[in-house]
Amino acid sequence: MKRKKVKSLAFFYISPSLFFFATIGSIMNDPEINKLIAEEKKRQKKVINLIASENYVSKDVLKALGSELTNKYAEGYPGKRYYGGNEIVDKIERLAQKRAREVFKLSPKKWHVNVQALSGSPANLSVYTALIPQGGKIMGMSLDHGGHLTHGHKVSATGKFWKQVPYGVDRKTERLDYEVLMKIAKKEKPNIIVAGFTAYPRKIEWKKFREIADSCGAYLMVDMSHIAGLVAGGVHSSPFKYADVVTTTVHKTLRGPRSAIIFSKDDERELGKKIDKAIFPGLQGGPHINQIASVAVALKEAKSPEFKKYAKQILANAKSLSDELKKLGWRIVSGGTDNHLLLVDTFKNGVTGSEASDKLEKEGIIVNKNTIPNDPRSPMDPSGIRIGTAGETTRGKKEKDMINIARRIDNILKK
Ligand code: DSN
Repeated sequence: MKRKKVKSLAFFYISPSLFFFATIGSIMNDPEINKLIAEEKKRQKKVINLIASENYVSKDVLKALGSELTNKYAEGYPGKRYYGGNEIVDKIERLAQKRAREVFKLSPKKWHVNVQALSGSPANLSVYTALIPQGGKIMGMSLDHGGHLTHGHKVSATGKFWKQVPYGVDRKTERLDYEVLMKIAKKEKPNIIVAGFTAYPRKIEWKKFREIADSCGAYLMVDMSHIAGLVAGGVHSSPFKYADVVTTTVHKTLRGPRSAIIFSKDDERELGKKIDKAIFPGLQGGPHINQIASVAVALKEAKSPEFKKYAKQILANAKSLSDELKKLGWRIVSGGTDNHLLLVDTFKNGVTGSEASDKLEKEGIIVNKNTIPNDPRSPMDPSGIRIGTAGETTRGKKEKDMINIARRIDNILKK
């Protein structure tokens, strides 16, 4: 079928030029979807995107995602498939596993890697399925303090099949209090402790989490989805020295496709074998090979020296944004940020999280409403917003741009 070629779209004002709307090779023979994709591209291009869990992938990541690899069924694992014709697919999956270890400096003798989880939620579900008896206990941060649904929240399958032992941050400091966590762990004796957050702006002391897990004989699972790119870029400490299992999505600071990776310590407990079984045949069917190839591409990019600079810039940008908002009179939860995100207590200045998010969106700034620790309001209209800098850093923004963004946010919210 003849396809109309269109010119590559020009680059948005960025370095590295590799990223973001880099090219459109051809249009599809489906005018409706084609039009909607074009509209979404335009929307993405137009806005300032401060969603802490989003990013912009390279054209190579997109190419792998949109490749013929999507045609292949590959139930099983490399060398042990249920369908023929998988010799190339095996190489792709092995390469993704190898690169995953390289990015996080892991020995193949010590760490098992599964790259088949379709995203973060199934990755976490598979770990519990593999390691925790039904009815067992998951100690995870409550959602309203910055945890995640899959850390045992009651509306998630993880809170239906297992019981959550929740923990939060200290009321005054709005930071983790490891002594309190230790007390909870000793009292409740959870089967697994989850260290990992979607809205915690501070560094995490992995060693302390290890000690807490050891105090009650629990597994330590780190869900580093939000900060994986910061760990890969060497600007956040690595959890691998202390964790039994590390899960991560690939699409946040790590700047890859929607997907997830599960790392597990390779020792006599055979965690990897159990987790592999939980993924397939336990919870999923055939892996998405196009997605796995795309993960491999992103991981190669994350090994580059440019990525280290990128990770450093994400932090500098978050700090700049946070400092300027503070100067302008906004309360930042915990007083600031050590990572890629900050939480603003907008309600302190009389604006609810929903109002703030709506007002900003009307002016082309995209954030998400978010609960703040001990929020007196409901999650549908909480007291704050979450702001992240990974996406705009990919688009080449620097500290001074963040100061301007903070001033725009201030103007819009004070209107
Ligand atoms: N929903 C994601 C976030 O925004 O943090 C986590 O899965």
